Amino acid sequence: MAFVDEAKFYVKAGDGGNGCVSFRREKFVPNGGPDGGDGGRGGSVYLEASSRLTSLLDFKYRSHFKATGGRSGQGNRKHGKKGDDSVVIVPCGSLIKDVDTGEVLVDLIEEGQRFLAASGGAGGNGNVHYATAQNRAPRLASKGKIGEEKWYLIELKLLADIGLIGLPNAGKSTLLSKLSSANPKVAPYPFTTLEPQLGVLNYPEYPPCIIADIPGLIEGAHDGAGLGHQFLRHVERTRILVHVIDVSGPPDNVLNDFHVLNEELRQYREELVDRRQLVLLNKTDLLAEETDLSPLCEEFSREGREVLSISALTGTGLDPLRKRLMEILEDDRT
Ligand SMILES: Nc1nc2c(ncn2[C@@H]2O[C@H](COP(=O)(O)OP(=O)(O)OP(=O)(O)O)[C@@H](O)[C@H]2O)c(=O)[nH]1
Ligand SMILES: [Mg+2]
Repeated sequence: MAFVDEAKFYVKAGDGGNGCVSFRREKFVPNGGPDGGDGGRGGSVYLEASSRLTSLLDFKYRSHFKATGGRSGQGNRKHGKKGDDSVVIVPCGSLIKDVDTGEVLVDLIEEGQRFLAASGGAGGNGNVHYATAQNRAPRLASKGKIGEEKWYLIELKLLADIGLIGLPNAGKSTLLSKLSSANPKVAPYPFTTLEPQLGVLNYPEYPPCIIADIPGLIEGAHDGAGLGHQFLRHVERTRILVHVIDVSGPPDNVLNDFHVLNEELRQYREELVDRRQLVLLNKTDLLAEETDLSPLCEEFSREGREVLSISALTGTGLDPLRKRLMEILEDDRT
């Protein structure tokens, strides 16, 4: 399942209106001076982020956006009317790139955030501007400037409801493969997954939701260690973060893993730490039978985190997990 959706689109700003050549004509004033007004500025094309849109589907039907041109100036120093701006609504989370170079020009994240995609052409000067002592009756006016035109590439991060995070080898891919029909590679070494993977979680009587496995986070990711923070932008708009932790090591390590990862989230974006997080103590099948996880669970609860213990490999605890995820999402929707 592709993680991004993309489309190309063309924008053309309005041309500026031409300046006007005109002379004053009044009774009893035989040689009225120049009075040609300026052309109006062409309209610009803006992109504006809105959460009302959630896909790039509209761009499949319409890919050309134009603003209107400015009107020409008129006699009697009348300026031409300005062209109307055109505003293209894009979904929040759209990345705008230069088609040729692939350079990221802007990341339209927040509601109402705007980007000037094509600037309207300036209006031309009317002949009033060209009168000089030598030439009091200039037959000269300038043309309006051509409005900018450009092709852009727009990419949308697919919205995932649930983001799986956790240190390498914690069992994220295994979990994704059990919760959905995704079939990611699983292996007993870190950095098996190199790119975010998506799956769809179905549960009776609830709408399906999208889970994303966000790999590669390790201590120092904010400095570029591991796969760095490059995929965290995908996490930003997930509604729940599911934090997968390998619980088969000593309890101190478990807590430490948890804090390391949250510190990385904080380094990336402070508010991500406060995002709803469900902590999963994974690989419980590896624990000795008499292991008591309740002190550890209490520790997490004290930090305000909800905990569940599971084994992604054997499937223990996965059904309560599915149900809980659906409940939280339902809760979030209302
Ligand atoms: N015993 C046991 N092993 C597990 C469990 N979950 C995952 N594993 C094993 O742990 C190893 C890593 O699992 P992955 O699912 O690839 O881990 P990951 O978090 O996706 O790792 P990266 O992609 O490297 O970040 C594999 O050998 C899995 O079989 C579990 O619940 N119990
Ligand atoms: Mg993986």
